[in-house]
Amino acid sequence: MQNTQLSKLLSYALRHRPDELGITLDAQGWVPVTDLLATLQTRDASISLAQLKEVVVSNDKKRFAFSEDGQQLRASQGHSVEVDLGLEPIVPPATLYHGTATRFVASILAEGLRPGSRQHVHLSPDRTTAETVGRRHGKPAILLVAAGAMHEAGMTFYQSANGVWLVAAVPPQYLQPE
Ligand code: HQG
Repeated sequence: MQNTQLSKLLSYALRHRPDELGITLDAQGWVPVTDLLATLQTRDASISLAQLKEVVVSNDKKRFAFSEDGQQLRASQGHSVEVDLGLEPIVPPATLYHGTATRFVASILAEGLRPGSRQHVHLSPDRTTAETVGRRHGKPAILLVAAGAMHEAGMTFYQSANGVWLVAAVPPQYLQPE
């Protein structure tokens, strides 16, 4: 299996459908590496611990992280299954960015940003990252998010281990098209 394919399989297993692969995440989203590897090897016997480590370490967005003792692995964000990543609330910068597709903009400006199937709305620290995120959905559009004002209004922000900003939702009054 190619590294990219293994990365996609890991996203699926660690964020969305661990049950389908027959693995169980703990409340914080961790799975023992030995269990995960055994499960992956039933799908493709060529997957090794070395390849798993390489995919985690070389991943373009650092999507996965080993526990401190190296015995467990989890996805750093993007879950649709309920997990408690144990992230500490953190004060956001005045402005964050959300990349989406142009066809979603009217609806987002009317309703605000909703987390959809994920646990949080995902925001980017800079417009370049937001543009890349938006491009996944179509012609990209960038929205400016008044994160500082949201924080002052009592909304809680988190930052994942790989630098993605997370918030429950963004009401429309805090959004502005670029
Ligand atoms: C849109 C990737 C209409 C929202 C990225 C987005 C990110 C609305 C889509 C992570 C809406 C959901 C997440 C509303 C939100 N009306 N559309 N009211 N509210 N939307 O994929 O933020 O590669 O679930 O704008 O880098 O695109 O997976 O969220 O377009 O960090 O590691 O609904 O996924 O990371 O799409 O991406 P997604 P996202 P990974």
